[in-house]
Parts: sequence; C-alpha cells; structure tokens
Amino acid sequence: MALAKEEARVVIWNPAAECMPLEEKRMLQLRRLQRIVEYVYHRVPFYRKAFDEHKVKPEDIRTLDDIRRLPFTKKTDLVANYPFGMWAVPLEEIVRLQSTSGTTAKPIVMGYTRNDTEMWAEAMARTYQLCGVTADDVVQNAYGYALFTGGMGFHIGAEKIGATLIPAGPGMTQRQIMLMLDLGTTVLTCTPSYALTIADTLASMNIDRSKLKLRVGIFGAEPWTEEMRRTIEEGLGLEAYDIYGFTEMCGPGVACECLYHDGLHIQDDLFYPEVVDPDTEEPLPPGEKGDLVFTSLTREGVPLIRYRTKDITSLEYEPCRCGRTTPRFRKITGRIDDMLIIRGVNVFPSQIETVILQYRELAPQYQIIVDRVKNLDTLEVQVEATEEFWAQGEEARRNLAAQVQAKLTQAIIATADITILAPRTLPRIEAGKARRVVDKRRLG
Ligand code: DLL
Repeated sequence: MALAKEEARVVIWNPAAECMPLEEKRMLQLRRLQRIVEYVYHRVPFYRKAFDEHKVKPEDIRTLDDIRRLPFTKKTDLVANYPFGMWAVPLEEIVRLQSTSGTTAKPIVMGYTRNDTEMWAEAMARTYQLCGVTADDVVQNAYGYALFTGGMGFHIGAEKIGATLIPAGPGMTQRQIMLMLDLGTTVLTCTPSYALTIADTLASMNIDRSKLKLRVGIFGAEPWTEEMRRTIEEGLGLEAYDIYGFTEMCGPGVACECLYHDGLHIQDDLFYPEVVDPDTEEPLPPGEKGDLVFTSLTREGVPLIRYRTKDITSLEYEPCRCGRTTPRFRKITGRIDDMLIIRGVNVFPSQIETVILQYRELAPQYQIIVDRVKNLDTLEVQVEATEEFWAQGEEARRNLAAQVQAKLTQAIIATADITILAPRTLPRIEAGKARRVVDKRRLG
C-alpha cells in the first residue's frame, strides 16, 4: 500500500530518544533528575539554600512525582543573581554565552559548556527533522545572531544535519529575497512577524512566489495565531511550523511541531515539562491550561529546576501519528505577562489577532493601543486596509470597522475602537520580535 504523503516524509533524527517507550523514558528522566538535583545542591548556593528552606534533600527524589517537592525557579531569581550567581561551573568550563534581550533592567546571561552546546545542537537537529528538513535542504537563517539564541541555535542545528546553511541574519528584506531567488532557498527560519514582512515585501516587488523554492518555514520566538500561519503560508508558498524555546533552557529547540501540526513535541529527555496553576502552583493534569514549567535534565553550565516560563499552554502524552512518543503542548496563545486587563476583563493580544486576520479586506498589520481616559481603560485596534479595500472609500471602511468591532466585542467581551489605516502606515518588523501592544497606562 502506498504511504500517505506525510508518512513518506517523516524523518526522525534520533529515534532512540524520540520514540522511546514511555516507561523507559520515565526511568531515564528520573535518573537524570536525581543527578541534576544532586549536582545543583552541591554546586549552586542558591539551590542549596532554596532546597534547605523547602526541607528537601537530593536523596528525597525517589520518583518523578517527587519533583513537586522541589521549589520553583523564577526569572526574578536569575535577575537577582546576575550575572554568574546561578552558574554551576567556573568560567573556564564555559565555551559560549547567550543572553535575553533584557527588557528587564539586566539581561539574563546563560553560559554553555561544550556538552551544553552539543546538547543544543542535538535538540535543534531533532527540530529540523520534525519539520522534514534534511541534508538536501538550503536553509536561510534570518533569526538574529549575536546574543539572541535564535540565530545561533538554528545555525548549529543546520550544520549538525548537514543542510546547506545561509547565515543571513534578519533585516535587508530585499536582499533576503534576492538570496532566496538566487541560491534556491528551501527553508526559511525567522520570527513569524519577520516572515510577514518578507511576504509583504515580496508582494510589493511584484515577484511571483512560484519563483521561490521555499517549502518549509520554521517560525517562533513570539506568539502567533493559526490565522497568521495561513497568511504567511499563502504569502510565501511554504508550510509553516511553530518552534518554541527560551534562553534560560538553551534557546530554540525545546519543542516544535511535526508534519502533523498537532501540538509541539517536547524534547523531554532533555527538558522535563510540567504545567502548574499560576496561582496555587499545583501541577495540573494533561489537557488543563496553566504556566509551563521546565527542568533542564542535562544542562551543565546553568541548570534550572522547575523554571516558571509564564507561557500558557497544556500538555498531552498520547503518542503522535509521526511515531514519536515525546509529549506535546498546544500552541502557546500568550504569556501570563501579556494579558491585558481592560476594565476588569482579561484580554490576550492573540484573541484580537484571531479576529482581525479573518477579514480579507484587512492586512495582517495591526497595533493594539491601551490607555486610561478619565479612570476608564480604553482599547483601540489600529489595522491596515489592503490596497483594494482602501480604494473603496470611507463609507466602506466605516461599515467594516463597525463589523469588526461587533465581532471583536463578542470575542473578547470588551469594547474596542477600530481604526482602519491606509496600507503601509504601520512600521514593519525588520528584525526580532513584534511589539504590537502599546500600553500607555504602563508608560505614565
Ligand atoms: O525566543 C528562543 C527562540 C528563538 C525560540 C527562535 C524560537 C525561535 P527568548 O528571547 O528567551 O528565547 O524568549 C522566550 O519567547 O518564554 C515565550 O514567551 C516566547 N516564545 C518563544 N517561542 C514561542 C512560540 C527565544 N513558538 C520567550 N510561541 C518564551 C509563543 C514563544 N511564544
């Protein structure tokens, strides 16, 4: 019998790890957890103090469920111990540093031993193959290089699988398109917002997308909706995969979708996942949404125990049709910190994106402006019209704005003013993550 299209394309970088029977996996995870707990207790004074305060000793970890006895690690702990306070090895054993962009006062600086960079390359090799990328592909890496983990992570993973790598970095969008055309790029890696800018530029250059050989896009580092996925796929003529990761664990490579796009597979022999209730901090059962928490099981430089990501999702443990047994989480809709409270109603920017991207008359370029006028919160969504719709004039725009407003009010249970802008009014993302929310209440 002929294989289904997807089955024929499934490639698995490390079947021993990714298709491991669950019982065996749990034994491996327990061994690694016991080792890392012992390791940090003896090497990181922060953890010794935290474990002592929680009255837990390394030898108390006898089953995987005993992880609940361990304290959480929070971003504030890393900030308070900047730069080296959480490190488990001296600088001479560190071969590279990466850091967050530092929206807080100080960035978070993570050190990698040689084994850590090898583990990261392994996680990224698995990630590429989750998306069906092989040595035959030409990968154009338009994530930021330098201290941001995006560029480096995709770079070392592509080298590991033997793909042809173009280390383009972000920006200079017309040149990106020239490279794609001339070098026959088959895989594009960048943030979803930058992918949108590339698609937009391609259209404005009047280049037919069939001239490109793109077939796969691996996009992450920020939340993006299914509607955004469809827009990018149409604009660039590729299949878009969602990749997740964060600097504190290694960078990209913690989890990624496979060919079935049915949740993101977690590399859980390396990063142990939990989802906890953000208020009670109690672990939640599979399927229930909460704060995603990770423990690094093999990291030597800066291992982290029960790190609260503040990203919201739920876990699933059913094996996937792709043959992997790794657990998955649902596409992340936002961070706990991203939640806007508008007159007491909780609103996530992704809910707004889902509504406005349903309208063909609107371009996928928008900004959310929150303010407080006479002690009342206000919410305005500015969104660009497409060229064709803009040409239809003011009345058409007024009618559409009213329609979108009604739909949005229904979806988010908060009233929003809709302003339809002329095409190409809002600034385009040339690098990195989009900033679509301007909360003037926080600025004042
Ligand atoms: O963004 C690492 C990365 C680079 C991931 C390239 C994927 C691709 P940080 O700058 O430390 O690291 O930001 C991590 O970004 O906690 C999430 O809030 C958010 N994030 C990352 N990937 C996704 C995603 C990199 N696929 C923070 N969906 C995380 C939603 C994401 N949010």
